[in-house]
Amino acid sequence: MGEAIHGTMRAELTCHRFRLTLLNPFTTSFGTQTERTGYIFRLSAGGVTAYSECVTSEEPFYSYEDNYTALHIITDYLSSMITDFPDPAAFLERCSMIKGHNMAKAAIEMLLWDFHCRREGVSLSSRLGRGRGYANVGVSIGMEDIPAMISKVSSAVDAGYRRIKVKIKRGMEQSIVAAVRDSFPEVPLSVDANTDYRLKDSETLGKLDRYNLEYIEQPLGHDDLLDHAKLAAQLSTPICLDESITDSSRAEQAFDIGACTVINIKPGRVAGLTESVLIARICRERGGHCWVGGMLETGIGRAFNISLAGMEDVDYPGDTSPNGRYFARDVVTNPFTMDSGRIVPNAGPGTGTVVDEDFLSSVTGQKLTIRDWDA
Ligand code: OSB
Ligand code: MG
Repeated sequence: MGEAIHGTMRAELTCHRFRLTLLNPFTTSFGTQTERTGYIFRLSAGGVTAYSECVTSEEPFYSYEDNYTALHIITDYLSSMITDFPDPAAFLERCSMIKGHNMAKAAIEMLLWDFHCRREGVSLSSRLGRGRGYANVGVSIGMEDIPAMISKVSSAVDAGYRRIKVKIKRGMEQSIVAAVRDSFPEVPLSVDANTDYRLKDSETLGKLDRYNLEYIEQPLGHDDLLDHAKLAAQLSTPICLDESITDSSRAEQAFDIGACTVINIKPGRVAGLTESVLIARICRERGGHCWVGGMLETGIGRAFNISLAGMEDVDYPGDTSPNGRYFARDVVTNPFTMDSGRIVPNAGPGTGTVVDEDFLSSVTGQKLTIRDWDA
């Protein structure tokens, strides 16, 4: 496997359907997650082995994609488009007739970044370029009762996180934000509504203006820009968009109409790193700000996020906590550590993750060979 035989080599695309219990249940306005289930992809050819992670989950609650649609799109469409190992941009061009399904595309796009970087012996961070050498790190805290949230915020402040984000939902925003601000008058603080409000709630959201928040993340509908622009005109708190920004052209449109001044970039949401880098540049050129979000990734997906978050254009602290916040044991043997609210990206090659194959197998319910071929 992976050796050249008579001028050809075997190539293989496999996936592990894994299940990992989260150390802490994570509650957003759309529900509580107690475990992370999803797919790790592995591409091996010519002695090079690359990995990526799909950020979908069991249910289509954050976006319309879920684990089942992603596997379908990857197996039935995307896997046949990578048999000659296109570079990530060429791959995106090739799959551009497939509407949406960005999380499925991202899993393969990032697999190709890792594959090419590992093959050439360069780190993903140096391939991306324009790095600052480290990522600034904030934390995303799920909803619980108020004392539990205050205690989580307190631990996070002590751990050195550079920004605290708390989840809110309709009817809970005042009590959560007032309690956190009361206890931590100076901490850089933001809130994430995960689409729970509508424009008619602008008065309620306006009451958050007094708390000196860095931004309100995704208050309105997942595919909305127009109402966010109307809301932005009524609030002094800046608006950050997450779900609504699905690619770089949506980012341009959002700035054009004043729907946001901040973007949470998740490579998984925008079909991978190519669009992520473009969005970061757009934010900078438009005088806005951006940061890198997370989807409770294992160490494999996390490493891509950290490399992106280390780029100079990414000027705000992201939701890229070290691995130990999520899982008792991760599927990589070299988890990230945070020092003074900073994480240094791996030195590579590729994302630099060292996958614990035995542990990955032990948390895998199903392993599939999606495709194998002579390359
Ligand atoms: O909206 O940013 C979000 C997790 C799952 C789905 C959506 C979101 C989140 C997070 C967690 O906020 C960020 C992380 O720590 O990975
Ligand atoms: Mg969000």
